[in-house]
Amino acid sequence: TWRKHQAKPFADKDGFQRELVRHVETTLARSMFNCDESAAYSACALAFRDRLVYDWNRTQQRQTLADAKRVYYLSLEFLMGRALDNAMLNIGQKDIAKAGLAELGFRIEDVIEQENDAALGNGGLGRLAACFLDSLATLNYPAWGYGLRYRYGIFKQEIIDGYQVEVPDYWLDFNPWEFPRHDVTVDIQFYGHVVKTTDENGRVVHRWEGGETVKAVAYDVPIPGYGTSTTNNLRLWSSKAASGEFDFQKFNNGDYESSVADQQRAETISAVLYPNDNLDRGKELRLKQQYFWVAASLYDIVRRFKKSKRPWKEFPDQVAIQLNDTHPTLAIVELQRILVDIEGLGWDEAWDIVTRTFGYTNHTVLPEALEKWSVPLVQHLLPRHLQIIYDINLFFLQSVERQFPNDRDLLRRVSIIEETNPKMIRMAHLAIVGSHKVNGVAELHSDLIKTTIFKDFVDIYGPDKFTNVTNGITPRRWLHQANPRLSELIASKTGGYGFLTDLTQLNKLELHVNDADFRREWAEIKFNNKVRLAKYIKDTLGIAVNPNALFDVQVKRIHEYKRQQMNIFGAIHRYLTLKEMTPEERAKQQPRVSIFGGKAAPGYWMAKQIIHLINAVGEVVNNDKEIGDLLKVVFIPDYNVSKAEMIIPASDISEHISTAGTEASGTSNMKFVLNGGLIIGTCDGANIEITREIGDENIFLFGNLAENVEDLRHAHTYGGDWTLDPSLARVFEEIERGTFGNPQDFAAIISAVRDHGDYYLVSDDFHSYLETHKLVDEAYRDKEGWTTKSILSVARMGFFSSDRCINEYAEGIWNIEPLKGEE
Ligand code: 26Y
Repeated sequence: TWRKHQAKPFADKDGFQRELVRHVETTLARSMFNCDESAAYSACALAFRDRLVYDWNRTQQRQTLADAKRVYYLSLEFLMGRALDNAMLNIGQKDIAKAGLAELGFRIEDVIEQENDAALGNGGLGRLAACFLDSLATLNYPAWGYGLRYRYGIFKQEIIDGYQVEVPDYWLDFNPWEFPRHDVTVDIQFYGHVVKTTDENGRVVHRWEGGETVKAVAYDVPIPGYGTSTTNNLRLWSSKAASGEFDFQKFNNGDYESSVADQQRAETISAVLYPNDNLDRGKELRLKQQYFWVAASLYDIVRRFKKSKRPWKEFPDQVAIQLNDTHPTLAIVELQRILVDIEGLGWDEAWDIVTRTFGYTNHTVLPEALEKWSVPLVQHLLPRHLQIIYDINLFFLQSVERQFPNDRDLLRRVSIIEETNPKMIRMAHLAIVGSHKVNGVAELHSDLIKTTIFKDFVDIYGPDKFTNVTNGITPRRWLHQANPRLSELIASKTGGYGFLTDLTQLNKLELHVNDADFRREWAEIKFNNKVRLAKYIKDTLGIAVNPNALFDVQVKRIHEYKRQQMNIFGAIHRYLTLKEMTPEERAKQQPRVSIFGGKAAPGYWMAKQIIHLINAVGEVVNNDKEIGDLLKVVFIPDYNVSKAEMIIPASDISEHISTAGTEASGTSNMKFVLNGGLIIGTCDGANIEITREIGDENIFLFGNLAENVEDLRHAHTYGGDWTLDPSLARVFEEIERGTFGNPQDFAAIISAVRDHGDYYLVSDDFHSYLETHKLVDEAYRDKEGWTTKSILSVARMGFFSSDRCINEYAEGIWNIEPLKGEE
């Protein structure tokens, strides 16, 4: 009988309004007379949440009953962005909400903007995890995400006097999308010591005793699929003092302060996301975060498996665990510990289960991003785990020694322990040894890891353990949600919205490439998106940019390898060139807006200098009357997922210009092209596959190739025929003349290139970069030609859906099948 009371989709606009008003008046205890935008958001979110919860419960029930194999995606970062718009679109009832809100006097866009971004990530790796969750649900795969519920997400960036200032991101004061599960908790142990004894059968057993305990509390977030009732779960762990409110013993002894301090120390574990991207700092608290999250997640997974009463050897038939980079690598050690120390399995039997369970995704070849933990630190924090790591290493090295006798140097190179002082644990080596598959995230990257950093492991395990899964993006958020008018136009030409779940259907657009009305609408949508961005820039920064200018965008974390410095040097070069021209010559030039955005890790001094240079150049160029609309340089503060949804659809060309071989894949490159923007880029990461798909006539590639990087670097360091590019020398002179403020402020950026080996090869690529930008200007002047490139590129982007990517993981690595409910 209870079924008749279950929530149904809104029948119509009135049905939606009824629920909205009910939430305003009861859940929020407010009157509709003082319902502002913030209350409207809250009530709207709650109304949609009710729909999700129903599907969510049914999905979990279905998956439990079917007892199907699940994948668990372990990621320290989930860069989700906002949830409401996504929920409305995935449920398919945004139109109803829009009409209902309008009648109550609200614009749906304004309501949507009330929501804080869930910014639990740094950049590409975290956003990839979010796209994967969307695809897993849309494709009906039984899947859970596991992460940390940070009280503070990635900091908010303010720009003051041209410099980045970090402001804490306290995002949780109202978050209707999470459900605290105070009954789902796990006690997590740290420190202490190991006691070695024998059991009644004379077997050696290890007991981890003493130390301190912290409680993990589960918070669940529903993840709706698009056009399906499947709603998966993202479980985020929050830390809490194990003794509850505070330690009563201490409290009663009058030691109130220290009981509160204990509580705060426990809560510190999940307090803040580490803001480093591609830079390992080896901080103890970060290691605590990793173990806390991994141990809670594994306890949860094992508890679920044990309910099925299956024998342990079937664990890998029920459970696949994917490691998003090496951050959760301790999960390998923790599962081995659970099986051997707690469940009493033999080492080999346990190890076989472990290695069949895990897969490891590598996201970088940069040496400074490869995690290492010092042996003394792990010894102190996780004494039993260190023993297990040493045993794993011992058995691994013994097998290598049998396979390749008398190769001491090989053993040194592949060892999980690096014999430095202090000794360090190489987490990537541990992840490879403990997994059955290792994958890179784009073809070039997967080839590079096989021939460079993991070459020895390919010799040991054979090539089949190493594979490629080229990244993808969800077309729901990155096309349908971010660019609704383009999505609608595409639907009108391809026979509906089928392309949103089968992105290869975009190829039907090729048939319409010569349809004049279609082309006009296509160009008009881009123009309107640019007008919207121009308005945002004017309203927030006071800079007037002309939407007819070419919008040239580089938005991503600031990092020397991504070469924002080369981009701003290019803008300075453009400025100097314009200044030298006669007014007549100038009038013939293509106007440009150079748009930047991105955060620098707070401790990354050089990245912060680069932000300052960009702003200093903007200050001069934007106020130069002689230049006017011909060039503007804009730095948009606090780049995040929501800003990306506005900026990406407004781009004419975007810059993906990393030193060849350094950007594992890149994913924003895919988002820009999917929204009809062209790319200027190097032969790096997924740019190469994008080129293969869309055709090299539709992309502006330049620069040296990965295979030449080593030799070029060598020439810088050991002399040879290297000279500073003359155009770049001229740019440096101008900076040093003081044109953009105190040259001292920019001295380090210049000397990195001129005096310290130019590790990222800015000078080597600068000439071809400038030449290619000339080609961009020329191509843009041919409006019709540009529109053709834009349409054909979008038509050929089907491959880059995260749905394709997730299907590859499901088949090649996880061995899981979709499980659909009756819709
Ligand atoms: C060790 C720790 C401090 C650390 C934290 C975050 C190390 C790395 C990262 C983040 C890495 C990251 O975002 N990598 C990016 O992953 C994307 C998704 O695969 C790629 O597209 C992108 O090229 C790569 O830089």
